[in-house]
Amino acid sequence: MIRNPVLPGFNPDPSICRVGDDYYIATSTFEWFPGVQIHHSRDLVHWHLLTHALHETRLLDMCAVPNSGGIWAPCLSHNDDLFYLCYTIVHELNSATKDCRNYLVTAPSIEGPWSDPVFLNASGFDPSLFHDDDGRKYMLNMVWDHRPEHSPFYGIALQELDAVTMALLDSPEIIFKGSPLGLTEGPHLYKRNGFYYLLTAEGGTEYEHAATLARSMAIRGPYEIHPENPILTSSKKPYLILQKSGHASLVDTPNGETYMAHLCGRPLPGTKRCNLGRETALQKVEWRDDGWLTLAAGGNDPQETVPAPHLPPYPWPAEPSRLPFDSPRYATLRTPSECVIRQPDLLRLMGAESLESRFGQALLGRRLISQKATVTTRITFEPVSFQHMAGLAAYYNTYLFHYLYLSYDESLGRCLQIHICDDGKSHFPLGPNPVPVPDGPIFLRMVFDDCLLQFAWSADGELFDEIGPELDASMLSDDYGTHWGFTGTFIALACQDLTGTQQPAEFNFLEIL
Ligand code: 6LW
Repeated sequence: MIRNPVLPGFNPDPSICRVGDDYYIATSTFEWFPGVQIHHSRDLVHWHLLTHALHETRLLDMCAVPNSGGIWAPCLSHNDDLFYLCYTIVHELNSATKDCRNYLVTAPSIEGPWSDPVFLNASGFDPSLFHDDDGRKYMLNMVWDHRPEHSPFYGIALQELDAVTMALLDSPEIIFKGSPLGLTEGPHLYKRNGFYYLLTAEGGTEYEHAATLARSMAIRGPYEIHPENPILTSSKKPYLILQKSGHASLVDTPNGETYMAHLCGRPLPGTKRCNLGRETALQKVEWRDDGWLTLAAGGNDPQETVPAPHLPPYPWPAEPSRLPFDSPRYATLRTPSECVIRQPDLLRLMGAESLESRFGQALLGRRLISQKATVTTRITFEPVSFQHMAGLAAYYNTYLFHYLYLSYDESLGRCLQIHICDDGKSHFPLGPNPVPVPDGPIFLRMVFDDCLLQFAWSADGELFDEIGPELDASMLSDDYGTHWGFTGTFIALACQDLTGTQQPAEFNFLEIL
């Protein structure tokens, strides 16, 4: 069986692609660097993180992009021995207008080398590529309409692309205005038995999210909507484990089974907050005799367990609880920071800007993938100023985090403090009474227990003392606060030197149990 979500933790907007016996899923990474996660599987059951496509500043520079800007909704495809990846870099998302720059890169292998990005257009987000069977190529994207009294989701545009130069050959034509669900985005085009099938995301990426299918005999439409649309949704079904289901893409196995990868979210118990972010699940789907696609299970509810395809099992080695710091599971914020120096079992962070900075942070994070987790690290840090800070954070973005850090106080010496950023407002729950700690390396811990988060520390790694109150782990979610959020909770090691002298901190491991 396939157990959903197949990519737990922040892995939204999946674009699935098969090449021979290999299956790849590309997901959005927003302000986290490197850009575009690519997971790999041979059996659709077992997945591992293989690589990131946009792993150098030649390919991606996101310095100062807003929270949840950066890389949106990649589309990965393969044609004539070449991988094609298109994606949006969002420069502004909080205003009525949006700045969305769409690019395309190609590579002979999934591990690169990726070409220099080719700029496509900027009229909206969610670009996608379709390779027709006559050799022609087309780009699709949603067009954003900022005008008052208009739906901002103007429609899905199609433009032909020169197969050699990648230049756009014509002006955009709106081929689909969407179903009555509206908010039409995330287009992917497929061809089967003479029909063009346009799969889109609708209803918005939250609890009303859905996958809509439409088809036409002509690529430019008119598109007829599936008689039982939407083909997937969790909307108004609060009893389902997989909520927010939508934004889907399709893949066929060599023996003709079809699967649909889609976005989903798992709210914390008793809440409508998903602190693991938007995740990726897979559904088995079937083509009916009338040429329409439906879930193999019937209806349109996302299933938690799904029959696996008839492929030989291909498991990957289990991940250690202490992942080496050079693992691709770790990410930095916006740029591959020079202040983050990674060796397999030593992380050195040169103190940089604050956790609220969109410029140079010294922070290395990995996704929280389970609502219950015990996270421990060992830190060596000799602060000599209250502006020197280093420690362990549960980090959503510059507006939302919980941070346990070592710092310095003139009367207490080296001490531990807690900084909470709640929708951009700072609180220090220990107030003027940070906790003094002895010299030498110490251990920092945080325990996620559904909605609760508790920090602790230890001098010897054996006996841990809780520090500070129980904190709210649920606020580290897309669903909280006054700003758009599309990412998920990261477990982060970080170091700030607000004096500007780069006081360093070292970490020996980051363990997640
Ligand atoms: C994604 C788009 C969306 O590009 O959210 O709400 C964006 N809609 O489809 C980020 O995941």
